[in-house]
Amino acid sequence: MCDCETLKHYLMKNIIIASVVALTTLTGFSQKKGTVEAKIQVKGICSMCENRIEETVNFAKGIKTAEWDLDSEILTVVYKEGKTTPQEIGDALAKAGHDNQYAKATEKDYGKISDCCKYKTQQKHHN
Ligand SMILES: [Cu+2]
Repeated sequence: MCDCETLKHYLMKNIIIASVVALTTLTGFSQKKGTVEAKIQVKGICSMCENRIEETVNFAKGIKTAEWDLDSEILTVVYKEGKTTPQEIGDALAKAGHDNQYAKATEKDYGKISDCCKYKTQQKHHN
């Protein structure tokens, strides 16, 4: 008696697993499609700046995620394609007082941020 039945089962099982893996991968791709990642240089010097920058961007339309790094002053933002642009994100940040590679804050908007966040005159600080 040969083991043909066992072999068949074994093959079937692997085909099913392969299909599930392929489907999951495809679904993953279709979810990622339509989102864009951008890196934007944004001026800031402390964790309060970080909160302000990330909150400003996270509440803007079309944003999926926004993370700003204090050391590099780079904002990594993932947004839905066609819903916003780096320019719009930059404009929102300038409005919140933060100069960035796409827009400059007006004196009035810059004046609204806390003293400890005055990045034009203060040093970077980690508290
Ligand atoms: Cu600050």
